[in-house]
Amino acid sequence: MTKSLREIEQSIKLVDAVVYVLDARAPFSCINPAFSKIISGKPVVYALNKADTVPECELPAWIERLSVGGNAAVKLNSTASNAAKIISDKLKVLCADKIERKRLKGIRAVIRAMIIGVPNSGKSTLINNLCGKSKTVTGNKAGVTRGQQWVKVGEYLEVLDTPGTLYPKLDNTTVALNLAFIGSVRDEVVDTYELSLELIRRLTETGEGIEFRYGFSPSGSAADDLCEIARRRGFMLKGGQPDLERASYAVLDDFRKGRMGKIILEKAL
Ligand SMILES: Nc1nc2c(ncn2[C@@H]2O[C@H](COP(=O)(O)OP(=O)(O)OP(=O)(O)O)[C@@H](O)[C@H]2O)c(=O)[nH]1
Ligand SMILES: [Mg+2]
Repeated sequence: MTKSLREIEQSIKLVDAVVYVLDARAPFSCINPAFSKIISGKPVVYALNKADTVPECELPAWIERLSVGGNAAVKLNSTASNAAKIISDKLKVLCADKIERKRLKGIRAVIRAMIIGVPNSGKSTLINNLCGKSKTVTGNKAGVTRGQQWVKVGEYLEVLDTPGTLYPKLDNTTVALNLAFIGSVRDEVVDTYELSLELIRRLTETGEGIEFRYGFSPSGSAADDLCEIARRRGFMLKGGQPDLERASYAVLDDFRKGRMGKIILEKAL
């Protein structure tokens, strides 16, 4: 078990509920089987985060699918001011029993929630949004948060930021690729060129992204299309060859920053 997973196992006893941050572009791939046992018994609010990067019409089916067994699911853009209030509202609903128990004793309950999710899903951004200020460090790459950190959100809510946790064993290729596309896998451990070709192939299947961003229809050969992207973006090496490394980074970055339009990789159906 990884260190961060072990820490989550230890801290779960201290919390009333879990906020499970999923990247709305690949919600299923973001559900880490290693978490299931650890968090079982705690109410969960699933946050379909980065909802601004996917077609709006795809979200209700995911919300319905995840809102089962006493859990809640909401769509969220954690970069939009005050958007995360819906998370604290849902936590109050899921922890109504504790709030009522305390109220009967004349005390106002403090709700403690743990924020979990794969790297780069937006956990720290969500916490900053809840607080209305930057109390945690965020960044557009995997592995920004290094250790757990309690953050007070007003007097009656405390949340625990955790480092992103990946599957202990990632043997499903589709899931592994989805996680790499959305930036959950550290760039140091992926082959950027191959990954960008896989992304071009995937987008070619659905006819999304490439024409929208680069202005040409994919040819069916991802390698040729990457050369074309390099040429169109002016990424050329000294000898007049296309700079494929730079083009690969640009393709992944464009996808991750939503510059290819609103795209979902996994539908709830
Ligand atoms: N478009 C969009 N970007 C978001 C959203 N939430 C977070 N981001 C961006 O996603 C990137 C990662 O955010 P973090 O909050 O650092 O992610 P994290 O889950 O804490 O990452 P680790 O600490 O590495 O596990 C940052 O560049 C954020 O600005 C969102 O709802 N929409
Ligand atoms: Mg973080």
